[in-house]
Amino acid sequence: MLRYLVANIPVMQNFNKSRYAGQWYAVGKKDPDGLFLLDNIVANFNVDEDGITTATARGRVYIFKYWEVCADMRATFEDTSDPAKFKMKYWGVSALLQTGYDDHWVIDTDYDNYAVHYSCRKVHEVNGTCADSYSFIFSRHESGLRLEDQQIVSAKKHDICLAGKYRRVTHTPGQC
Ligand code: ODT
Repeated sequence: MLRYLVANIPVMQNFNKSRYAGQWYAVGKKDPDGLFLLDNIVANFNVDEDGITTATARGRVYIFKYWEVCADMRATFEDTSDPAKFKMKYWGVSALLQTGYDDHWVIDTDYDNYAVHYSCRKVHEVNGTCADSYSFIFSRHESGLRLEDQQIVSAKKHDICLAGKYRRVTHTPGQC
C-alpha cells in the first residue's frame, strides 16, 4: 500500500466524535502554504444532542504580514462516510480573518491526552500525493504531550509522511 497517496492515509478506526469533544491545545503544527495560525492555538470541539458538530478556535495570527491579532475562529463540521473524516467550513468572527472549506481528518487520538489531525488542501492530480497539507498535534494539557504519548505521535507523523515537518506551538499566558 502506498501510504503517501492521500487516499491511503490511515485515519482513526471507530472514531467517536463525542469523546473528541472539549478543549484541545495545539502543541505542534505542520504549516500549509500561506500559514495562518501561529501560536497560542486552543480549539474547542462541540457535538450537540443531534450530532451536529461545531468548533471554535483562538490563536495568534498576523494580518497583512505585520499586524498581530488574536483570531477568534468558528467552524461547522460535515460528516462523511468515514467517521474520522470531516469537511470543515470555517470563518473568522472578524471579516479580516481567513475563511475556508478544508478536510479535517483525525489520524489518531486517545481522546484524553493527544490527537493527531491532518488536512490536505490540494491533491496532485497526476500522482495522488498531497501538494498542500497542514496538521495539528493537539494535547488536552497546556503543558504539552505526556512522555508516553510522544512516541505514539511520532509514529503517526511518520505514517502521514510529515515526520520532521512540524514546529512547536507555544502557549504564553495572557497572549491570546
Ligand atoms: O493555520 C493555518 O495555517 C491553517 C489552519 C486553518 C484553519 C483554521 C480554522 C480553525 C477553525 C476553527 C476550528 C477548529 C477546530 C478544531 C477542531 C478540533 C480540535 C481537536
